[in-house]
Amino acid sequence: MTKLTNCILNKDPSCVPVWFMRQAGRYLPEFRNIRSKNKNFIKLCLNSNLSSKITLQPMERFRLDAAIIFSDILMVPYSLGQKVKFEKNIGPKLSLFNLKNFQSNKKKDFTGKLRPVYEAIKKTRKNLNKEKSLISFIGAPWTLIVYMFGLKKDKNTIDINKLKKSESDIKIVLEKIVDFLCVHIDNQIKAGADTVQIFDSWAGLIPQENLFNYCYKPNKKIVDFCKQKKIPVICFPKGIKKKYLEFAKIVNPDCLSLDYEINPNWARTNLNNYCLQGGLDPKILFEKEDVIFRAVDKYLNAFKGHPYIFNLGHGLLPETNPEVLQKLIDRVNNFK
Ligand code: 1CP
Repeated sequence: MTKLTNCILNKDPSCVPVWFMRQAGRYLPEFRNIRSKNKNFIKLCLNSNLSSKITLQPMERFRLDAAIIFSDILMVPYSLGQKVKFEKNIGPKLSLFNLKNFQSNKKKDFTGKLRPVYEAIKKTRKNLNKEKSLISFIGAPWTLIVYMFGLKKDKNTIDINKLKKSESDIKIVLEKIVDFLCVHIDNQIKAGADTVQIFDSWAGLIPQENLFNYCYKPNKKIVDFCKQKKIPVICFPKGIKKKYLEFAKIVNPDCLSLDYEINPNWARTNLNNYCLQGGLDPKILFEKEDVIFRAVDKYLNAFKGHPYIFNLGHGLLPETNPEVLQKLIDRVNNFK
């Protein structure tokens, strides 16, 4: 067992493992160097030597307890036949969704397209210290649907009319994509990953009346699959505020990752039955050292004696200074 899986499965509060969402990425000069020579992001994710190398970059720099495989949640829609482009300063753009094409997908072809991701996991596991976890991940069905159907109007709103118009297609996709996501999880575990994180990054944009069907239900199906396979699973239903409690009760994941809007003391009181992760606002890392340390200590104190994994409340921002991250990691590792 690794420090991370011990914390999640044995609910051992005696140590605080640490890793970061988006730890392999744009804030690291060594990543930007590789990225500048590889303009096509999907191709980069499908280059198993490079994606394994990128996965290990933060592990070489920092004392982290887990690596997260360098890939993207959109590799799944890509492998289900949609074209995916990453445009600078705009974000990911997908070709128009087509239900017939979607329904014609076969699991064998899907696995074939994602083979390089599994190769990258194998290579990474070989080069990673046995005590460190290797985290695999997927996007939750709703969060993938936001991209697959182009549902976002701007950064923080969805186009409700488009959502209503696509409702019958969305229902079909919600059901069927779960099967493909479970195949992807299974393949990643067989390749050597030991933990799964489910990113429902846009759960906060779901209309209240759809929360059960669009968020809780699909997350629960995937969590149940992981439990049946005895794979520790972390859920991140970002932006649902106090509904975290309802989510926890219904979905019951092994670990819940908090976003930066959740008050840590509220979480300690109300989510006391669950192993918890993260929470710190990634923007705090732009502040002065004493402000950062105070914020870090707030989380460490709130979860003292509770199974807790240190992480952020969303991904590391590209402008983060790696030296500041180093100081934060030292603070967590030296906390008594
Ligand atoms: O260099 C570049 O321009 C590409 C930037 C980049 C990177 C480094 C993208 C495009 N994806 C990634 C890698 C990535 N994506 C990882 C790697 C492992 C790690 O965490 O270090 C992971 C786990 C993801 C997951 C992901 N992709 C999510 C869920 C987590 C989250 O941040 O909410 C989402 C929503 C995406 C979509 C996506 N991929 C890339 C962009 C720019 C976006 C849009 C959302 C965003 O800007 O955060």
